Amino acid sequence: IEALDPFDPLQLDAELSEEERMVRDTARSYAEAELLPRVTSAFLDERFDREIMREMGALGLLGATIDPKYGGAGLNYVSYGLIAREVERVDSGYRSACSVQSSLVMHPINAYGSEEQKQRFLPGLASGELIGCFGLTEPDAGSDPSGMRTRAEKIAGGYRLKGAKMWITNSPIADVFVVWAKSDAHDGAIRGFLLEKGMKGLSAPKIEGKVSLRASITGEIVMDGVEVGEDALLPEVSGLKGPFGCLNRARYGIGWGAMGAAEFCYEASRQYTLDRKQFGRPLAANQIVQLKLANMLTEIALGLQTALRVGRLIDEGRLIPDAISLLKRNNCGKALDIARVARDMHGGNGISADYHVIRHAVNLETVNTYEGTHDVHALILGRAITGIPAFG
Ligand code: TGC
Ligand code: FAD
Repeated sequence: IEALDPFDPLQLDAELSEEERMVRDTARSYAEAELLPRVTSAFLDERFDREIMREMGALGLLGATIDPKYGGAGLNYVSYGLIAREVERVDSGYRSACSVQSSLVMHPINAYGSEEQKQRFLPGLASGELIGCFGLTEPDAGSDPSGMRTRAEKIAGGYRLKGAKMWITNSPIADVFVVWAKSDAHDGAIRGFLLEKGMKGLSAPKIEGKVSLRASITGEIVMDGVEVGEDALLPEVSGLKGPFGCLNRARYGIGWGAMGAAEFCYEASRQYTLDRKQFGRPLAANQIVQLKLANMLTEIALGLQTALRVGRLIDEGRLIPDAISLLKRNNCGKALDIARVARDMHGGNGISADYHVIRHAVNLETVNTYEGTHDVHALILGRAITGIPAFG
């Protein structure tokens, strides 16, 4: 009988096309060669290297699904997911940068923007020359974005924005800000606006002291009467379905990415327990250790199959958005469990940054919270199952 491949037990590799495998291999080689060597110091020093965006852009990893005429790579959503998996195998913060740029900034411009907005912003965002951020969450509106306070007042020839966004990935270094606000001129409907660095009244202070996702930069967006022209409005969408349409794609990518982090933790634990001896034999010879490895392998294999299935449904135009909650919630929750167990299996070394597993564990705390918390996704599924919204 053929031996089971402990790194691909359900033969996921065989389900990918040649092009998808090529994208995966490109992302993996980049992540191993360029991201892994700098991540420990970036995490410990709480630093995001801006250059990473240009490197990813040069390889086509930003806005991978966007039409090449706007600088994208024209790839499918499975390829986008495979990129997220490889980048997050190194660090959730680096995948965050990639998700925000691709799904939360380039996607809304591509899907809801005017032709002029697409031509103006997408090529620079695809190459990483421009960095984007996405402002939905506010200090008093996180899980419930419908409670946002940010307002766009109508003024002659445009809008004046007032409000504050909180916990915004990349805002302190962003050139382009996709901001969601209630617009007086549209009966208070939530509308998307494109703001640019340097506008009067716009600032983005850094949030210091994060214990999770330290290799990613996070900040606020403060809009103190920022005046923009009519051309700053994203014309083609109105209401919460605008930001949710972006979140669908980012949450899908996170479903793959979290499994990448989990795979790293599983593979590191396997090797560590095979190499390290206690009581005269490898740790891996103990039943308890094997049980932990078997649980990890099982959840990763199932999680990756789910991610692939959701990706194929998106690519076929058949996905029901609520199914993304199943993927995001399960894969983030399982990855966090796996990273915590991996930390334990490494003993004292498990708390050292050199072994990476504790970094993954603390990062995955954020991943389990942003883009809809673990429990909010349970409630989205609960509403789909029962027809009863239990949020408020
Ligand atoms: P609800 O009544 O359900 O919907 C309002 C309108 O939106 C439509 N809609 C969707 N459209 C597309 N895709 C989806 N998944 C959609 N879900 C809902 C819906 O049809 C409706 O449209 P219309 O035309 O009828 O107006 O709205 P609700 O207020 O009841 O929603 C409740 C809930 C809990 C589901 C929602 O608020 C939610 O998902 N909350 C979580 C918030 C969240 O995920 N925030 C993320 C912020 S961004 C972020 O974290 C980035 S981190 C990035 C990184 O660093 O990687
Ligand atoms: P809350 O909504 O206050 O939730 C607190 C707790 O209450 C959670 O456990 C939650 O599950 C629970 N809860 C809430 N409502 C209910 C309910 N009805 N029933 C039961 N339990 C409930 N946002 C952006 O817009 N753009 C970004 O780029 C971005 N990047 C981020 C980066 C980082 C590092 C972090 C930490 C967050 C980021 N976020 C971003 C914000 C993120 O999306 C929010 O933190 C998240 O949606 C949760 O909102 P909250 O923090 O206000 O928590």
